[in-house]
Amino acid sequence: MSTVYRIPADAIAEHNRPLEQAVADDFAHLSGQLARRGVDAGAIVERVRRFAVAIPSWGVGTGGTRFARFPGPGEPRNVFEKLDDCATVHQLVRVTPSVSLHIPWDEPDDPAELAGYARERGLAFDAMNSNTFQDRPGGELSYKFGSLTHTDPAVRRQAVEHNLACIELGRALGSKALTLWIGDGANFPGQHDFRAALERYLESARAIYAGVPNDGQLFLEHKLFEPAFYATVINDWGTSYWVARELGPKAKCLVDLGHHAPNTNIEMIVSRLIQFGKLAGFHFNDSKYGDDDLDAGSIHPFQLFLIFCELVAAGARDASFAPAYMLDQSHNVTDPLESLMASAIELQRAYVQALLVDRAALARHQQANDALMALETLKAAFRTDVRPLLAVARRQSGGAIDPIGAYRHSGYRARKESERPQERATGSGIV
Ligand SMILES: [Mn+2]
Repeated sequence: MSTVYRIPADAIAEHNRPLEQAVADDFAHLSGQLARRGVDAGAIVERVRRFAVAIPSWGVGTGGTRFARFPGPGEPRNVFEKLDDCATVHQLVRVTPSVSLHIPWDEPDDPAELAGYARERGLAFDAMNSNTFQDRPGGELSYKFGSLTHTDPAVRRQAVEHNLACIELGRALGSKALTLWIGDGANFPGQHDFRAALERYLESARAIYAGVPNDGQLFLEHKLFEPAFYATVINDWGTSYWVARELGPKAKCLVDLGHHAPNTNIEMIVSRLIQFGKLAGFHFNDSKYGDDDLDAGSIHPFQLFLIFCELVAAGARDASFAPAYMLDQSHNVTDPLESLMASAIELQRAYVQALLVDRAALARHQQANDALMALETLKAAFRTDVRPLLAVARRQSGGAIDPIGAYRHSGYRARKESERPQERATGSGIV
């Protein structure tokens, strides 16, 4: 790498300049509207500026489907280039200060070098993701028939050791959590003894849990189906919750929005996990049919808002409530950096809309069994166009008023295309 292009800070300021007046006017108008509702727009902006969501390292590359992958120009070829792209997203939106790595896809030769590279770009490391759903080249035992639940104890041991190594690597990088998602399951009725498979999972998870430091966390991610198409071992939040309880206080349940059957009431699952003290955090994406990994807020923005209503309510009850937020999307037809920016902003939008809910009025309507006015109270918040609040928050944090516009204007992608001649397919996928 000789010269690595970064968008100059003054290019963002220059792109902002012609937009400043319109944002100021829109913000003043919205502030007046909110003041009539007893809401201080400035205080909301402060809260937006503290909101953060992690980018998964694999999100900056094109994901592809089970059928094909159509790589885009200038895709990152290694973990350092992935960090460059993550830093660019954060530079523009100022919401994504951390990166979630996937091991072995992102395995560094020298963790200290990687940690330093991230630090220079103002990035921290969020939860580590271990991969035992595919085989490494080079003759290890195969995960074709499972990892942590495999019938062969030697395969289970190998998978446990990989997770323990991920925890160690995470410690070296400053990450405090390991996310456990496995592809284990059955493709045919009769293939698995359901009970025995879950027992093997628990035994393996206990061995991993024993390696979690006292200030660390283990996130358990459930998934309804895929890659196993008949049954998965940690198939739903109830099973995930049971395992987390069996393991202990450092284990919590992670909710990936795409990992449920269509029409599942996910906001209610979120509420339950909060109530039981076991919500770890989220993998945000959106879904129409299955684990589609579409961009957050692209299909069900009202559901996203309702989820954030639960999160805001929990935060109001307990100031220490701080679930981990990460985007987990597969970008197939868009520039991944643009999708990540748009999705990060969608999360901010849902968060702000949830902050605007008149909770005292909602509680009154609930108490009085006034279903119509309870919903109207939610809709009043959901239908507020909060874009001026988000733009002001971004601008105050040094980001772009129009991040995608500024990104396109910078020519970043074309610069990366010439900097990064593609030699081979990059590791990325759908988890
Ligand atoms: Mn996920």
